[in-house]
Amino acid sequence: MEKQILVTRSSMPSLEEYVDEIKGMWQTHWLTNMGEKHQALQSELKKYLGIENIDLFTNGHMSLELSLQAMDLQGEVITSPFTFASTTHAIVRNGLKPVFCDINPVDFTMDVNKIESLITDRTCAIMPVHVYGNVCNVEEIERIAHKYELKVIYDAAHTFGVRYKGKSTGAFGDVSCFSFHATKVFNTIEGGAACFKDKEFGLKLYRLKNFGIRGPECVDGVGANAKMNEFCAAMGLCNLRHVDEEIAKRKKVVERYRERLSNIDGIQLSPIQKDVKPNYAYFPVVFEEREFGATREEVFDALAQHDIGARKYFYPLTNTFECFHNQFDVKQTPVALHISRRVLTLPLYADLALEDVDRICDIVLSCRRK
Ligand code: T4K
Repeated sequence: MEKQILVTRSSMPSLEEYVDEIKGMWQTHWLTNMGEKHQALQSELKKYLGIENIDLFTNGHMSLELSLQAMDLQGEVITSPFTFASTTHAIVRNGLKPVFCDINPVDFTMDVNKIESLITDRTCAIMPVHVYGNVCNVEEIERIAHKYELKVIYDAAHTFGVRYKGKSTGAFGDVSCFSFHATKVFNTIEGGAACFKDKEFGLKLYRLKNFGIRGPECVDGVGANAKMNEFCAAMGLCNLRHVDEEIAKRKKVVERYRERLSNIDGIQLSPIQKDVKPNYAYFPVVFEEREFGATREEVFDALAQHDIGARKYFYPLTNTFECFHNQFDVKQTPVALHISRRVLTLPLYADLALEDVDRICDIVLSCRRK
């Protein structure tokens, strides 16, 4: 029996460190509702990210969905279909219409040259995705948003720890939302955060995550419940102490993958972006059958036969989901369609052994037709 390797594995502190972090709760009995751990994590994150305003949520999705809601938007939101369900669902669940912009074939983020042609008098916002941790063209998106007076909500789910020109991705757009899910570079088990510029907006967002409560005797908004609990915040406090070390370990894994899979005909890797300090969140590989000699499906199956769980992130595109009943024309996003049919994200986590990376690469390369 070969060792099973999954696409990722959650980072965890030592059991002792976590127990030490949560011990005090057996005295206070304070388990949720913006307790001590929640507040401590918020202030540690501000320092780590170098940003002024942040709020924590039960998960990344709720930070996106409620951020959109707090903006009181109506109409159309330009977004990418090459993403996890969450991005598109956050738009649709707010009664807004997603308008899908194609991606660029190099780093798979929104093709900024195609945004302006999608703007109509109903457009209210742009919701780009820093997919796989690749940073969008934030300068051009800002220019367009400013010109047409549009809001920008970044889905920054994949970019915790990434810096662009020295700034955390939390610093861009009107709001930028991280996911702290168990599968992410930094996790709070389940969790998420919204980083924002405008304090008034922050107050509205805060009320939306807490039932619209303004004070003990005043509820003046129809809010949800999306508060991060104390056990999750405590996990975050522990994981944050080790996140730089985790990223450094991931870097070694990614370097090995690059060593083995660069300059192979028919294999396209994610680019090393200029001015970006990466977090090595995902390792996507695009297989062009004609040059490589095998399809993505064949590589996926070969890995599966060895109990290696690569994933087809992000296939299918969100604009082809059954729940949208053919509302959207996938022909409008041909590059996204092309990539989504050919991409495979290979296993990546801090403690993935380099011998295992070699084994994965051997299997991938053995798929090439002789
Ligand atoms: N925007 C974007 C662009 C996103 O990618 C996501 C989430 C969001 C927004 C929303 O953020 P959250 O609301 O989730 O915070 C996973 C994650 O559940 C999801 O967070 C993530 N994106 C998405 C890309 O991947 P699945 O269904 O593929 O996860 P699953 O359960 O198959 O897990 C993948 C692998 O991770 C497993 O094979 C093993 C490992 N794993 C998983 C879990 C649950 C662990 O090691 N520990 C664990 O606890 O969705």
